[in-house]
Amino acid sequence: MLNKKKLVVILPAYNAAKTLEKTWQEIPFEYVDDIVLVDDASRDNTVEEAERLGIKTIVHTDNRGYGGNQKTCYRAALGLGADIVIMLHPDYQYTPRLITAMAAMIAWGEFDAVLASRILGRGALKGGMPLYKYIANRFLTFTENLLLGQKLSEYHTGYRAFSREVLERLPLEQNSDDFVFDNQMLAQITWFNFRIGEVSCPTRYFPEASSINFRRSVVYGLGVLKTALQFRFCKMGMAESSLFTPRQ
Ligand SMILES: Nc1nc2c(ncn2[C@@H]2O[C@H](COP(=O)(O)OP(=O)(O)O)[C@@H](O)[C@H]2O)c(=O)[nH]1
Ligand SMILES: [Mg+2]
Repeated sequence: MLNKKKLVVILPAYNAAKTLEKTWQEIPFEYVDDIVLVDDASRDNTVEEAERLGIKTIVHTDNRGYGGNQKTCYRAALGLGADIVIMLHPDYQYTPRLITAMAAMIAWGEFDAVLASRILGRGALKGGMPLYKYIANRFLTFTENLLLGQKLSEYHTGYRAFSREVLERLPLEQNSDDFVFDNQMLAQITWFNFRIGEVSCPTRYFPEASSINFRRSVVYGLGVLKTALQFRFCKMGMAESSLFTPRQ
């Protein structure tokens, strides 16, 4: 609990057996009320590891994708009565030690969503982010800031916090089941005029922490541009999209 708000951590997992325990060990249990892992039909023993650690686990029998995984995560967290939900990748890429700071920015009502940015504080390249991902991140961020009218340092981090109100309000079921889900969510948060805060976050790149290859990154990047354009056209009244409904 933080300010009497129930804090739930969700772990969208896919082949996270090797990194789950390390991630779990750094979770600040004095503030976190519940942890839920959703396994998206991993091919390793993620589920056994989660059960060994005593983590509440939901299993997809078929692979639904990263976005499909998160849909299950948020439904489960809301079902547990969460007031604040932290989405954290169980691949040990981001330190769970920022959970308290991120949740605090929501718990006292200052922000509705918080992103742990790898770009603020210059840690991304030092942490080993491949140069092509860094350049793509900067280009996509610049374009999205223009089209969404935001001023964020990045839109592509896998470490995020949301208030219950945000999760109840966004039409998340309309989103993609693939990686662009994350990006659609930020566009929707902007659409509904929720306040987004950022904290700087160190990142680590090592084989188990990063499996997305160049081809999938390109698909993601194109999806990001499409989302931002959809947002702008909907904002100007030139298009309709179930992602951005009702109109604001
Ligand atoms: N549900 C699901 N998650 C996936 C899949 N592929 C990767 N992920 C997860 O998506 C997240 C981001 O992928 P990752 O390879 O770490 O990307 P990167 O760190 O941005 O290079 C990680 O938490 C992965 O476990 C998949 O097919 N299904
Ligand atoms: Mg990763």
